[in-house]
Amino acid sequence: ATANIGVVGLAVMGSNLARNLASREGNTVAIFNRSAEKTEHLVAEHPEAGFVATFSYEEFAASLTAPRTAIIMVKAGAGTDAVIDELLRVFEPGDIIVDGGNALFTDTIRREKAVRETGINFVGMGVSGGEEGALLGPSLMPGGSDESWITLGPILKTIAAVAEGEPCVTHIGHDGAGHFVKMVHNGIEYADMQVIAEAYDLIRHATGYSPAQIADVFAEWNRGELESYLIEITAEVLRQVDSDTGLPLVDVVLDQAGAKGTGGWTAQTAIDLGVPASGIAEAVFARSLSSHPEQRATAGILPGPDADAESSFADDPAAFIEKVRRALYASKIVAYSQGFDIIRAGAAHYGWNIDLGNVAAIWRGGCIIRARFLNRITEAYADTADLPVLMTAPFFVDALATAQDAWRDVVAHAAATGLPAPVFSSSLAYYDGLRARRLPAALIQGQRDFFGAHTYKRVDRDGTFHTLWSGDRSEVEAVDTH
Ligand code: NBP
Repeated sequence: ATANIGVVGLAVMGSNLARNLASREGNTVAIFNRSAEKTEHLVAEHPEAGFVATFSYEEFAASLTAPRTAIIMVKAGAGTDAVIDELLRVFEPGDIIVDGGNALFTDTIRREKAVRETGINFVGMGVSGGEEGALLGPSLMPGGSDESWITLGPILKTIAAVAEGEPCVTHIGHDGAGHFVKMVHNGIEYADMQVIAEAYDLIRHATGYSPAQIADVFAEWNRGELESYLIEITAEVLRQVDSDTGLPLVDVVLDQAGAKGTGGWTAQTAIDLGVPASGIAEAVFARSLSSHPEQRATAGILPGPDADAESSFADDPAAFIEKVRRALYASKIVAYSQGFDIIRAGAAHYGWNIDLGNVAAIWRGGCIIRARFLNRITEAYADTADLPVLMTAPFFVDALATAQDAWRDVVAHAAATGLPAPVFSSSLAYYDGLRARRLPAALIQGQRDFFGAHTYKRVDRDGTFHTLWSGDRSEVEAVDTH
């Protein structure tokens, strides 16, 4: 046995993670893939890595020093279960199996429980940053036991991205906590991408700017409070010209957004936990709306303003662009705030001790949503660890105060000109929902009591009440069955 860490699954993510591990001082990396060609290819392409190539699970286990530590990077789902079963056959108590795939956190909870019974440790680990992150430094979100973190932590710290001198990895919490947090990361990513897309669409229609001109706008924004990887790559995408047609690439790409499911999981989980994550959910729905061409074929049928008709701010583009920048910032704050609320609620529900400030800190580098303003989130939780709504921290309250007039103008403009801006507008509705002194939820309670005798509470005295709607409409005190 010569290797201190192993990787199973050598598609793009596994290969890059294995190369990253091998490039760090002190690591010898054993590799295994179901089909031998990928293993042979990786060894041939990267002799500098000094990989220990193995071609059976037995050989893989024998090449690892104790406690054996293996990172699985295979297609999430049945593949993960198949590899775990094989590793359980050849590993021993005290060894560590890490699943770095995009597993659903409830699968991770199930797997951790089953594997733990064998005495082997199981760690579900979120890996963010795509191919490049895996190779050069991802943001890593390991869950699992404290015991496995002792072995795993030092290795992971060497391969993670570094932000302001700190490695972008922390022990998130037990069992499925790491995959849960990675899921929410992706949900926030959906919302962040969608608000950027809405900003682009609004600017293009309102000012008549070309994609290349809007690329300059995003590049400029990336020097301010919006500085982030997603803003940076947006400028690159908008600047790209299609070599076939000479048109902006963004104009020849089919406008149907794909999704691999993690955004949907986040929205579903938010609903299950009762967390109003409307921005994330709207971003998921915006992608699904886009990818239903048969429904979108109603374009000529449904009446409304022609969004392509005129560029209403062509005379003064700068003023409108600044409003959109503010609206984007405000909507982004809402998306992150909702995302952290999901993590807070998930931690409470599943009994994880998650340090929310640390989560923001490890997202500053390596991952897709890395952004300057994550530092502000860390600071907010450092001030008040149990902040009930992230955006009520003073920094965000000030930012929203500065942004909100522009935000309202932009949402009104979108509605008036017939441009869909689902996350801009739903985020504003969420914001105003939190601000409202009274909500029409009181009326909903009345309706529920009317048709289903679901009862209601009163503002002026304790107890549970029901109105005899089909009788004399007097009120009776209801027996609280809860
Ligand atoms: P894929 O998701 O395309 O999976 C391909 C790998 O899974 C191959 O090594 C394949 O082996 C292996 N595999 C399958 Br499929 N079924 C298997 C089974 N029953 N037993 C053993 N191996 C099996 O690879 P990827 O794009 O590199 O992603 C790996 C993981 O990382 C996924 O869970 C993904 O969600 C996650 N992830 C991806 C990204 C990204 O940006 N792509 C980012 C973060 C996380 P074979 O070669 O023998 O077919």
